[in-house]
Amino acid sequence: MSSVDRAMRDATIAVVIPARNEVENIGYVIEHARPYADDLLVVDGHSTDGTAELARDLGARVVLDNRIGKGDAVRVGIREARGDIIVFIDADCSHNPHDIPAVVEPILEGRAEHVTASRMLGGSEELHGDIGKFVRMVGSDIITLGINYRYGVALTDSQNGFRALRADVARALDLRENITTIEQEMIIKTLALGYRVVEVPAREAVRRSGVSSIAVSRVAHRYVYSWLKYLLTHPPPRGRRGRFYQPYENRHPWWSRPAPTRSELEFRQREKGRAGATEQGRGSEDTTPHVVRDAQGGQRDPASRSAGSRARLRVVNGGGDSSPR
Ligand SMILES: Nc1nc2c(ncn2[C@@H]2O[C@H](COP(=O)(O)OP(=O)(O)O)[C@@H](O)[C@H]2O)c(=O)[nH]1
Ligand SMILES: [Mg+2]
Repeated sequence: MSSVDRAMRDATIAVVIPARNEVENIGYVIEHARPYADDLLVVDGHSTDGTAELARDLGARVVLDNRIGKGDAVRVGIREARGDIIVFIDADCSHNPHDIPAVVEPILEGRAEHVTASRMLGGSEELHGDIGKFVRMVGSDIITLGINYRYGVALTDSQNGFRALRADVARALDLRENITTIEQEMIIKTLALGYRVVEVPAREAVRRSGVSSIAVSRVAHRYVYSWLKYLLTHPPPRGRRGRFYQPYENRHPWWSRPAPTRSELEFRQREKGRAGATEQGRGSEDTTPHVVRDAQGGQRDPASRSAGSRARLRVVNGGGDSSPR
């Protein structure tokens, strides 16, 4: 474990909430994100509905963006945040603030420098059901696919506004996008610098109140342009080409429960046979084996995870080194 990883265990967390006209929604996000934040920062997009005043009254720090879009608000957030880790979460209640611990955990444990919440893995109420949502989902998938093949990763969501970055890494990215295209820019530039991007599943709810300020038809060309521009101008680090690594850890796969092996099955059948014989000889004593034996004859609790599933919990290329590779 490097000294940076060790330091991350005591890292401070800044939660940054970009918000424009979210007075109906932001109170919930501030109240529920507060327990996880050492610094709670709202980047206000010159709201006219009292969002900034409410945020201030609820104890958040408020700074203004430069009126040019959410990408700019993210840049302002990165500049102003006071913490070792910066978490971005939308103000419209689409993201669950109680997912923040899961999103920062891979950074705290030194397994990633950038963690993005994935709606593809966690489910989304904003990506299915009508043509606009469908276009968003397919567009997002195509963009993610390009990123995966360029950098040898296997991400599922390159567009989510819910993410955490090590603050020093966020500041090294030299972000330029002024609108929501900044989400894909952040992922691409992180990977191009050789840092690790990990995903965690997180559910995206429909926004609590109001309507999205983003009209896909008006910005689609900017997504395509910035995607191609950064992919072409930011090659993967040396040695990374064509190598897939696991960016996502399934913490609760149902198949992580122990499954019977052939030797276990034979053991059970032998025990059953012996139990039948004993029962015939001695009556109805309970001989059901409560402990399962593994192939080597050792004992283990049937409910415990197997060594194999523990190994799967690790990031495949994890290692302890958090420096760019
Ligand atoms: N500061 C700031 N926040 C913005 C701006 N545009 C959008 N946001 C916020 O960014 C988040 C995502 O915006 P939203 O309209 O929900 O987009 P969608 O989730 O992609 O449909 C919300 O918290 C918005 O309030 C902006 O220009 N400035
Ligand atoms: Mg939204």
